[in-house]
Amino acid sequence: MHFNQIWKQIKMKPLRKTVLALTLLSLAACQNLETNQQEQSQGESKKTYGSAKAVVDEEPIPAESISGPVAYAPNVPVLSNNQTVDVRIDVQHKKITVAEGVSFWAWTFGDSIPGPVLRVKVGQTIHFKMANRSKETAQYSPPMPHSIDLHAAMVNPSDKYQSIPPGSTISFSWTANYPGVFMYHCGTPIILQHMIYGMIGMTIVEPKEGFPGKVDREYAIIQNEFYLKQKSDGSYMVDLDAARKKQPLYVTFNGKPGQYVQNPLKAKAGERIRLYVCNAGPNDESSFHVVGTLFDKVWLDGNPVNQLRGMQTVLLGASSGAIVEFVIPEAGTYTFLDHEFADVEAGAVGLIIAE
Ligand SMILES: [Cu+2]
Repeated sequence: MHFNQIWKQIKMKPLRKTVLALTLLSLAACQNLETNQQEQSQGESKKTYGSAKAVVDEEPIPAESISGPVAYAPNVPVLSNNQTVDVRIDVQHKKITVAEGVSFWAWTFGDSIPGPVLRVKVGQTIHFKMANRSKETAQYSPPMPHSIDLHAAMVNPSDKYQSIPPGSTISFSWTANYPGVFMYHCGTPIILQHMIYGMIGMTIVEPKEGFPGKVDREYAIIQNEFYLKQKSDGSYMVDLDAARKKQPLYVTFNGKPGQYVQNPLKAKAGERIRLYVCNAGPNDESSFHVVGTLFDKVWLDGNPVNQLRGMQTVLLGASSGAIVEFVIPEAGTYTFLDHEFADVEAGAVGLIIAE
């Protein structure tokens, strides 16, 4: 039957017209539902804002450096599938070796600079606990109030990100609303000082149903600057003046200049690699690039809705993150670096060796 004939029939019969209208409406509703589902799968799920007031306990608790879905970069932690996740990241004052012969008394989340990578997913509620254990090494490094500012969370900063005195513990909850890679850092003044002492790290938040697409291998890369100066006895200390002038001694991936030139990351020809990259700064940007391939996908700030394709370099301001995916085209040595070459000279360079 020709369309005009159908339309004539409908025109003659109001009931049929109503049926057609209802059909069209329900089709539109289906389409809306599909769009909603797509949006939800892309991070537009129900949001949870705020949480119960943080609890600060002045009594020291048994030491425990880190626990929960956490791991030190370049390792990426295993995701928990529970609705609620317990995470513990303690603050310590600890001697950290940045390069051969270059050690200093640092302030750390967990045991290293950067602090551990935390991995959760959208909708999960994180019960977070952090003890300020800076008293334990008071003979080497004066105890200090500390705090944590989790960029992945949506909570009252004057409550959850408050500074806690040495020896005390803070506990609070937050729910992950957006997928991405997010920085965390100490927010206690002088913030620049606390960050260059080493108090930086990264949270990975997966979409509810995981990041789209399959990859063969994944690594976490956190870039940061070290501002250090040598003391008369040959040891090193933080140089706040150099930080204010933005003159780093080192720019590193995962806390040690050029460490992946000495111990390259491994891959195989033809593999699809996913890197979770965060530029912790605190001062400079990163022009993250891998020599010999292109980023098939870049998710700015690690959210798959912010997708770019076929990128050579991703520009990351201080605290910005990205997830980059690329294929290793053939066997070889692939250099990843901050394409601002002064930063390469300062240590922001590494290798992926693909057999
Ligand atoms: Cu601090």
